[in-house]
Amino acid sequence: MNLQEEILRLAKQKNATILAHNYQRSEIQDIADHVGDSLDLSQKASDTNADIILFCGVKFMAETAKILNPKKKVLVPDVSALCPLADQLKLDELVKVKRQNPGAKTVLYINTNAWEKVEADCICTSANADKIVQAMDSDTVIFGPDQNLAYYVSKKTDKRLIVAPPTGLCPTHHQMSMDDLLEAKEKHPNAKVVVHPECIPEVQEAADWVASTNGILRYCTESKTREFVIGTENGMLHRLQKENPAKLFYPLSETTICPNMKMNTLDKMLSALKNEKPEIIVPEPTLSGSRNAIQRMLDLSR
Ligand code: CIZ
Repeated sequence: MNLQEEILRLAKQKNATILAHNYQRSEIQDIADHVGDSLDLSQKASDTNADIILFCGVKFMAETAKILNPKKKVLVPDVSALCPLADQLKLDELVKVKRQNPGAKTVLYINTNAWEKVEADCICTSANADKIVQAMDSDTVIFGPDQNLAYYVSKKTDKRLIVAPPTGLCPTHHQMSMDDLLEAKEKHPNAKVVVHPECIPEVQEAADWVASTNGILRYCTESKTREFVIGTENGMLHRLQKENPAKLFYPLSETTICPNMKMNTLDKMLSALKNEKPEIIVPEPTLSGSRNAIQRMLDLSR
């Protein structure tokens, strides 16, 4: 029996469901029960009947699953797979900005730690950030921590955004440059360029389409075009290619690889299922305190 078969056998025996983010290694995506973005996976985690959720992504995603479905055992292949963007927002800074802007609502990107989510009126993902910000009943919205997603949202809504921290960024997306984009366009002149809103504003402006990972999948699937240059973490190309075998996908840059997402491996998945650890624990009062803002996002996204 190979590793994938062994994982699937154990998952079945323990009534575990495997959730994998679009940025996971292809061999992990291929055996997951669900592959998706963090909005999708949050919805799946809140609805599952499984006893165990094996979450292959980064820690804030598994924490979100635990917060939404606290009776389930949530396991991760590698507990040190953290999101560098999530750690750029500091609780004391957020509290200070909130104090300085008492009339403003706070929308936080799902890429934040659970204890900061407690301070949010609503959470968003890149799939719904503009819709969620627009739904807030204040003219000013405190938004964090990604400055590039904030740029995208401010173009799509009539809200004034206060970005906290103003310098927040995803290192994997932020490094994609205009030079990369122009080079890719030169190599693939017939391709549409589709990028993620965590990319820098210049790259967003030069692209044919800007969307979350699920939005990228939808755009490429529905488009009559055959070739696409993709500006997001390169794990996404596996799903795009698998679901669109007649189309061609090229990375905007070969180096758009999130080292944290890639920390999860089949070996670690098997070990997590066998030993039932590492387990994600979110202590009270953070667990209950952060649930409302996440649940509100799910309700506004239906
Ligand atoms: O929301 C997510 O899952 C992330 C991190 C990216 C995307 O657009 O799916």
